[in-house]
Amino acid sequence: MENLLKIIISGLDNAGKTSILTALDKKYDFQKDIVQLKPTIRVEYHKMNFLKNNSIFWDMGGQDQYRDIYINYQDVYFDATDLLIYVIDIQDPERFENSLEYLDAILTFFTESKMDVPLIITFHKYDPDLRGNEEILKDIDELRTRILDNYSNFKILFQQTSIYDIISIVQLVSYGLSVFDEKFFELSELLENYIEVFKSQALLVFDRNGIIISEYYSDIEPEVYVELLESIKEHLFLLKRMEEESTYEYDHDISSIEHTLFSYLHRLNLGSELFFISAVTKESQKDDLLINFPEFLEDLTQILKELI
Ligand SMILES: Nc1nc2c(ncn2[C@@H]2O[C@H](COP(=O)(O)OP(=O)(O)OP(=O)(O)O)[C@@H](O)[C@H]2O)c(=O)[nH]1
Ligand SMILES: [Mg+2]
Repeated sequence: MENLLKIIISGLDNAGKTSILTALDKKYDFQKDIVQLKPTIRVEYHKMNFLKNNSIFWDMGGQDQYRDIYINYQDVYFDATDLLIYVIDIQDPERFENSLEYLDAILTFFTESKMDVPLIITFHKYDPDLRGNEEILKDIDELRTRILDNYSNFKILFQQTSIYDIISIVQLVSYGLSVFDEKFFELSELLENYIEVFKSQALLVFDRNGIIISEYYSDIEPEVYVELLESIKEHLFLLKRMEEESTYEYDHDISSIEHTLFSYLHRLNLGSELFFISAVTKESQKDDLLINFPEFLEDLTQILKELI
C-alpha cells in the first residue's frame, strides 16, 4: 500500500532549508539554482517519491513573521507530521540560541499533542573546507549535548550537511525515510555481511532518484574516504545517465580511481522499479567482488522486492 508522508523541514530563515531541497531535486546541476534562491514566503511544497512512500516536504519559510504564524496555528501546520528535519546554520553561532528557542516551541507542541515524531537535526553549512575545524566541531558537540539533554523523550538523529557535499544531502533524506520500515535494518545487515565477503570499502544501494536506500562502509583511512566519495559522486552522475538512456547498453560500469581503487556500478531492474548498486574496493581485491556479486544480487533482490 502506498503511504503519503508529511515531512517538515524547518529552522530559522537563511538556514539553508530551500537549498537542501533544491540540491536534492537537481542533484546533478544545482549550484547556480541555489545562488539565485530567495527567502521562502510561508510554506512551499516539494513532492518526492521514495519506494512505497510518497513524501511531501513542507518547506517552512523561517522568517520571523512566518514563524509567529506557525506557532500560533501549530495544529494547522504541524499536525500529522511524520518526520521533522530541523536545520541549524552552523556558520551562524550568534543565532544558535534563537534557533534552539524555535526548536523548543515546535517540540513543546509535539509533546503536548502527544505526537511521537522522529527528528533529524542537521548542522548545515558544514562545508568541506570546514571539516575538522575545532571551533565548529566544539559548537556541534555542545548543541548536540544540549538537545539530547532536553529532549530525551524524542528519537533524534544528527547529521552534518553542506550543499557542497551532495552525498551528505542525499544521506540526510535517506536516514529520514529509512526510519519508516524495518526492512531497512535487514538491508543494512546484508550490506554489512557482503562488505566482508567482498573485502570492499563501500557498498551502497540507490533508488532511481539517487537517494541512498542503504549504505555500508568498512573502516577506512580518511584519505581513502575522500577518494571514495568522489567515486560515488561520479556514480550519481552516471546513474542519472543510465536512467535517462533506458537503452543504455550495459547494466554495469567499471572505473578505477588513481589505480588503487576499483569502482563498480550495477543497475538492477525489479518490475517497474530501478535500483543502482555502487561498490568501491581496492584494485587488488576486485576479484572477490566480481566473483561474489551475483550471489549478493540474489539476496538483495529478495529484500528489495518486499520494499517495493
Ligand atoms: N556555505 C553554504 N551556504 C549555504 C549552504 N546551504 C545554503 N547556503 C546559502 O544560505 C543562504 C540561504 O539559503 P536558503 O536555502 O534560501 O535558506 P532558507 O532556510 O530556505 O531560508 P528561508 O526561506 O528564509 O527560511 C543562500 O545564500 C544559500 O546559498 C551550505 O551548505 N553552505
Ligand atoms: Mg527557504
